[in-house]
Amino acid sequence: MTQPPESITRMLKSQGQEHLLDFYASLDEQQQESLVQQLEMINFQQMQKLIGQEHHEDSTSTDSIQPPVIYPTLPEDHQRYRDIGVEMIRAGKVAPFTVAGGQGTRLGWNGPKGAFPATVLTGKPLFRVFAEQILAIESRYDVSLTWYIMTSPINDDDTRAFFTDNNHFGLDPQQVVFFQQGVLPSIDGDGRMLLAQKDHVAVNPDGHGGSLLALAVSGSLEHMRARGIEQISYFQVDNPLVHVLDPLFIGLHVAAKDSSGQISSKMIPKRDPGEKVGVLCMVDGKTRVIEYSDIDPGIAAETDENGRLRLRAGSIGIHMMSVEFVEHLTRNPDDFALPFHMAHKKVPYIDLDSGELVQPEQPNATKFEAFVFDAIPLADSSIVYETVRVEEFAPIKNASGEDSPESSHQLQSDRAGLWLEAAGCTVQRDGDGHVTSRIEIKASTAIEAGDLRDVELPESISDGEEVLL
Ligand code: UD2
Repeated sequence: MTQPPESITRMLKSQGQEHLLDFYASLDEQQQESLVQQLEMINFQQMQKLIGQEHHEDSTSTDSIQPPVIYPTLPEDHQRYRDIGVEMIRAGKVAPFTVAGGQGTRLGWNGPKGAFPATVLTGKPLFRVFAEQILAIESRYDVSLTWYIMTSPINDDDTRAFFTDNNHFGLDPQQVVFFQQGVLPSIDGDGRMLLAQKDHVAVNPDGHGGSLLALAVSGSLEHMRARGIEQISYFQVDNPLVHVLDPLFIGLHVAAKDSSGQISSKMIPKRDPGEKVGVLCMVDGKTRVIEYSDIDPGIAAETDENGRLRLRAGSIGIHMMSVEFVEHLTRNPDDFALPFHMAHKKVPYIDLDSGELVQPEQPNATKFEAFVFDAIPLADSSIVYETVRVEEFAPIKNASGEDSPESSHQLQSDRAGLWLEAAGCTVQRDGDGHVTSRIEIKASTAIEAGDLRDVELPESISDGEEVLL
């Protein structure tokens, strides 16, 4: 039997993590090697700091939280900004970027979230929804785009296979660049790392904040530079209504007078104080997001003189960021980290006495995750742009209820209804204003409302009808 390398044993001992080798002697040679390799990858110094951090403080005194300045949906000079954005797209200077490394546990979907059937009638998976939008943008602006997708070790193989099995949805495989984010060990209540298998430490993806470093270390930033890409259009994998490239938002981000062009965010007015979206706000003169789990419910519920929520700018995980900004932040990869937030989760682990795998029924472990929006206060300045919920936000996060396939389908039909009405079609709605038919519009037909002006449309759509355009 081989012994674990001395350096590893010493390190584990000094960190109080030597139990990770408890089963070492019982492993075959390959398993031993794989465990040692994994241990060598762990940044124990960083983990020591994280374990010592009591809670991710939101030490910000809540009095100092102010609403941000918000650019309205149709800002002054909107046509000029839109033209600027269109020029950027035409010149191939903007790339769509999807963060898709999450675990998707809430949805109970076994596989990459991007493979989840999302659309109302044809059940197109999320990745196809984005791919078809990219194809439509390419043909409209006569440009070839590169799509960057961040996966994680838990779904990288499956994600790539899904693209291959689907012929990359009509894109050239060269146009789709996958790279993986990092992982961090999960720890138990005593700060001890857990074993997921006897030869495998339990790890979790390091949060979408890990995307900045991953863009750098994967070589994606260089890849972008080599293609003349200057700006990144960042969005989450779970939102089928996202505009993968939005000319107006791009134009504002690069040209609005108070934008640094480094990082900008889209917001929608929060539906209610408890809605699970971070809040874009100003603290000490800097724009930032306070995550929904970190904000004091009393503060979240405060209203202004018009009775609206004072802090209503809900962050929907859509940002523009410049390649230069990400390069600047990650110039010294060893020194760069966004703050880590802690979440208590159920993490299956090997019981050290019995050697059996335990499936906990209660949260038993802490995961550490970085959030991309913590880069916002690192910018010189950062702007916030208001979009319309039904136009752009129908995430699929839960199996039922809020942010579920059902609620997303309704919003997708509602948006299609809005676009159709703008083109002169009558669409039946119920008392709450929801469309009572099921409508799906392909990206090849329209990627924004105005596109339907040139399409042959029915005069009206009635209750219960199914319409695919
Ligand atoms: C996120 C935001 C919330 C709001 C909401 C809108 C955070 C922490 N909160 O909430 O403020 O904007 O979205 O929908 O972002 N992901 C990775 N790697 C990871 C973890 C997540 O790629 O390690 C991706 C994941 O695949 C998804 C996105 O990040 O595309 C959002 O992740 P989430 O579902 O954990 O965030 P959620 O819904 O709690």
